[in-house]
Amino acid sequence: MRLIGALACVFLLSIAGASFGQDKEQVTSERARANFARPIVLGPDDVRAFADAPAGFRDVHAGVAQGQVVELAYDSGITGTLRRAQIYLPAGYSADRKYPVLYLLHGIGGNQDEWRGYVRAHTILDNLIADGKAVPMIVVMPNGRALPDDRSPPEERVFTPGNAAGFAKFEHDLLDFLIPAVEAKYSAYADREHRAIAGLSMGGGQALNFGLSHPDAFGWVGAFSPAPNTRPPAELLPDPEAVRERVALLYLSCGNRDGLINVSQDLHAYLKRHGVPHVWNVDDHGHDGDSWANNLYHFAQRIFR
Ligand code: FER
Repeated sequence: MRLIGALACVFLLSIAGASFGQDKEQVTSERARANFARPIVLGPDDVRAFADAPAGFRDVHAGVAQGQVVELAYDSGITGTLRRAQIYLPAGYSADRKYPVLYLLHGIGGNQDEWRGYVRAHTILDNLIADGKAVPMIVVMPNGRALPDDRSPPEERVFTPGNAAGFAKFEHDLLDFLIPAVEAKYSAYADREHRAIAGLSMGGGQALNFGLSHPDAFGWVGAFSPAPNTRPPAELLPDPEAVRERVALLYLSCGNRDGLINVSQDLHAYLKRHGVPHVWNVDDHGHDGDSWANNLYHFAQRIFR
């Protein structure tokens, strides 16, 4: 009996391990702290693709029309709860035309408010669209922690396996519940050419994991400082040729002061080895909002065109 109990226990633990399948590591606070402090070794490719955005790019400017940010609540069959996303509708949004949609994902401690909070994604988009540098688009900022309790956890629980597991579970919440809810409610194109996915840190890992494994759903993929939840490159792109053919833009960025840069360096090396075209922008920031704001500025100009 005891042996069966022990076997069952090993079996259950291995299922639990598999549920972090996209996270090859068990996330713990100690591990996360050590990850952030990894030694940074820069190679010759680890340089800027773009200069930082001009001063004021995420400030509100007089005379620039502002979009609206509204809340969408949708039923999720993954969590069994009503979940909330923030939806940016560009200035002049009208049901008489259709818009492409960018799904923009937050970090491990954040929620649906992170991008429009200190990063100010909505203002970056307002300014780019007003300047004709980005096409008018809907930006969906969901809660990427697909758990019945999806609130940002207190500091000491940010790196628990349970919190991290919610980010893996978001894959089917996104594909099967959020995207249909967005497309039912807003005037959005509903094809891969008009759907992009990007994210910061944990959300950057999600964008790579979900975007590259569902090329029928997303034509444009951006990862800003992707975290260790990123699947290993050979798992992300088992068929580099397919990605080369189908993904219109694969955008990867990281700050040269970010202790997680080796995640991106490994992916860049793999993409280069397999001849998969991509942007690799290594800026002078850390694991911070300045890097994410700048890379959203560059990414948003290069999608849907
Ligand atoms: C890790 C797993 C996830 C980690 C960081 C993250 C530092 C995510 C960070 C973020 O979203 O900011 O092991 O190590």
